[in-house]
Amino acid sequence: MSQVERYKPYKGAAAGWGALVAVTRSWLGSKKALTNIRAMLKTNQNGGFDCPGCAWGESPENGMVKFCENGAKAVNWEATGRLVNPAFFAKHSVSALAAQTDYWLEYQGRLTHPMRYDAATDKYVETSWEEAYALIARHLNALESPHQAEFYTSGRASNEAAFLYQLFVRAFGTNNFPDCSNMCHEASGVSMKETLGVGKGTVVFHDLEHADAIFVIGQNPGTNHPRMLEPLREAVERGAQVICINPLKERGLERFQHPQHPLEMLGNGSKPTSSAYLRPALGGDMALFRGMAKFLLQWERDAQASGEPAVFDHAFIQEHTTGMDAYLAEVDATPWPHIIEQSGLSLADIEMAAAMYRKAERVIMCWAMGLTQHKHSVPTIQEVINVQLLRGNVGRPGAGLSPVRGHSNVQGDRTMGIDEKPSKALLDAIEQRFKFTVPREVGHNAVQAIGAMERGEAKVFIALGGNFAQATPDTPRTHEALRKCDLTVHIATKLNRSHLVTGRDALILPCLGRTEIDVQVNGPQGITVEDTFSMVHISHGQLKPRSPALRSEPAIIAGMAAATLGNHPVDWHWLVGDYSRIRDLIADTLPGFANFNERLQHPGGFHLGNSAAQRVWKTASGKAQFTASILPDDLVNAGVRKMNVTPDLILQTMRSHDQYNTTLYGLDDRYRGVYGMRDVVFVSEADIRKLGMQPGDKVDLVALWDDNRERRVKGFTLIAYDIPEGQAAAYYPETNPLVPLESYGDRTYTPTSKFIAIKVEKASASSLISAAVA
Ligand SMILES: Nc1nc2c(c(=O)[nH]1)N[C@H]1C(S)=C(S)[C@@H](COP(=O)(O)OP(=O)(O)OC[C@H]3O[C@@H](n4cnc5c(=O)[nH]c(N)nc54)[C@H](O)[C@@H]3O)O[C@H]1N2
Ligand SMILES: Nc1nc2c(c(=O)[nH]1)N[C@H]1C(S)=C(S)[C@@H](COP(=O)(O)OP(=O)(O)OC[C@H]3O[C@@H](n4cnc5c(=O)[nH]c(N)nc54)[C@H](O)[C@@H]3O)O[C@H]1N2
Ligand SMILES: [Mo]
Repeated sequence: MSQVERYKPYKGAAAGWGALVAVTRSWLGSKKALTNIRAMLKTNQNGGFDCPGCAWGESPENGMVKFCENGAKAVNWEATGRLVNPAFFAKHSVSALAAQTDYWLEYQGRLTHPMRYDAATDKYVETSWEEAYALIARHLNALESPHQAEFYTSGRASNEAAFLYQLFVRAFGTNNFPDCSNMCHEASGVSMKETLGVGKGTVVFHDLEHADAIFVIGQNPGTNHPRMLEPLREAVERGAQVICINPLKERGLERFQHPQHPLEMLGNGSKPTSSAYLRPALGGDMALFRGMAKFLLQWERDAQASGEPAVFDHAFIQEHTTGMDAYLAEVDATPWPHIIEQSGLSLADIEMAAAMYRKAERVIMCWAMGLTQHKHSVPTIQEVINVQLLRGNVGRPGAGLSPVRGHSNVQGDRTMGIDEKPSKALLDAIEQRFKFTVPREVGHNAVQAIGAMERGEAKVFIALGGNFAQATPDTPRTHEALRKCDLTVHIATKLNRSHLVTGRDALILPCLGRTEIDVQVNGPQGITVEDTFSMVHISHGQLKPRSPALRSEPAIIAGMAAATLGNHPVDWHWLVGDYSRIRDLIADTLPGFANFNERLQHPGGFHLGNSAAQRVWKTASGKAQFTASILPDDLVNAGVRKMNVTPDLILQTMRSHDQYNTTLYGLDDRYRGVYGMRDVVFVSEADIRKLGMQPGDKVDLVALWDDNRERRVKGFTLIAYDIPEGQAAAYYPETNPLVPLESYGDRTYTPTSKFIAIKVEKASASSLISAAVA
């Protein structure tokens, strides 16, 4: 098939038949179809395991089996019958493995034994758990300072694992906790904590059932949170408005077919999920919300003049907020032409959004990476909060703010203290409970950790899950930084590229997955997770572990900690004999977890509580805070502007339908009509013509950044796509070489993965050859 034929626009609804076909294919492909179907039926049910996919939550009362196509893929990917065992590593050297694609690497199956890198043969060789722990302890204890080690966490780690890990690392002496959240919802946490006093969403599942309008901003739930489509569709059915703000017309947001409603599928009918769809410029959301505020302010003044009912919720503003006057002055001062130009929307679009917002009694704002991965993400989210505060849309049923989290327990990991900027309260609580002097220095986030390794300041890198080498920006540079380490350690379920970017010493420590039975001294154990609505619940693995040599994440952390620190500050091995002991320590240390073990008995788990939802504001002023930010002059970085090269396009990097972050389940992106390829770039037909090129042409993408480093990805196929002019979209992680390490969000250090100024060049001869080989 030619590249162009592999692009076929998708005409069906999201989910529905297409999803079932895809699920069946992935079941059959996993070699363990029947067991996995049985396991799947227990996902997200009391007594089963929590879906290892996304962090979306369920209606707590709803006992129905809930799963989605992409949750099914996540289960199957973990529960595969294929094994990456010592014989596999004996056959393939690390350099040979490094020549394979990311897809091939993970496809090989589950890691089965602890492996140590042998530089002499360039191969991983089997090692024992005890030798592995001893090697880690030797390296850690040889450092001049504990701050020379980096401890990464990916968001699948359970609460129990995360709590033990942070205790180990702080007892060792550092707050160097780079984590996936740094690259994800960091901006949501920063902006909400400052203005509302909580770093988490203020809504629970039921709020979605009572909202009159739900804004879905910079988020593609059809792929990344498929179970969210159902409440959205229900909302539209009962007459609520769903307003989507996304430059791409994402299929899941347009129409949705429920895979568990047989009648609807037989008729091949589908119901709309959205009532309005705005397509802003990349990074244009702050301008849009500023424009909405301008309309609201104008209507409020009109209402005051004519004696009509007020537009603002004055009682709420008076009692609960501060800073509105300064904010409204900034709204007045922001000129319309600037708003229109930066938002990429017409005045009429902005007026419509503002009118829909005003008309709705109760409004929920949901968002994900389209808002968080920009330089100005914090002021952008704070602008959304400003608009919500104007009409009292925080802290009442059916209204609020909902940053929709990514990894299934990324929110819980933060709650457990995986935080490079821990609060004083957290550190005091740990110190009091465990009686050791905790490190008070702010630690490294992901970007800073890469910098520290690059400069040779950090020498040990340990990762609790994830794929740091691929998920982070500036890929060649990040790989170089990792290679400078004395030791790299990966606790993982599947082989990925990070394991092949080794320090002088390197370990792969294979762990149990969420789906597997976890037996410790006191019998089978459950672990707990927190979903995006702050519901905490227990998860019990159902499947036989893929290898008898696997250990659980808590057991591995205990092993590393005991080897490094002995019994300080706790008896690590005793603790992991029964995870309820870890939960007792959590209950002693962290607010909201009193009687943790008892409360888990409650079907569906328990809610952690959210002060902002109670209209209690744990902010500096004790009130909800309006923020008077200035709309950025120009979204293109000042350094890039000085280069005197005009970018051809602004690129966003995103997920296909067949991937879980750096894990590729397949090479299709069904809803966007792409099959069997990933090195593609979506550009409007008009822009392709302007570039003097044709759809299907091979191009190199070159990032613009004023540091004289070349950042280029080669041999991408141009796809003519329904995308606003001036924009391009391509998949992550392939495009991470284009994201400069220094291009990150103000105050968040989140790489600007949704805003990269690029030039598009005809593919160089060498990239055409490599593309032909691939
Ligand atoms: N199946 C599956 N599920 C997942 C994941 C996965 O990879 N696969 N990843 C998990 C994780 S860790 C996360 S964080 C979430 C990610 O969930 P999403 O945030 O939905 O993921 P992205 O693919 O990055 O999609 C970003 C969306 O924002 C839009 N967008 C980009 N830039 C802008 C902008 O400037 N403004 C606006 N308004 N929109 C913009 C894009 O067009 C795209 O639709 O999903 C989680 N769930
Ligand atoms: N350009 C660009 N870059 C991005 C993003 C983007 O949108 N654009 N998104 C960012 C976001 S939102 C995120 S969250 C990060 C994700 O960054 P990470 O969380 O680091 O990456 P993942 O791809 O989710 O990690 C996958 C690996 O986790 C391991 N794994 C899977 N399950 C388990 C388990 O149960 N236990 C353990 N120990 N290991 C397990 C497997 O070995 C698998 O290979 O990437 C970020 N990077
Ligand atoms: Mo994420």
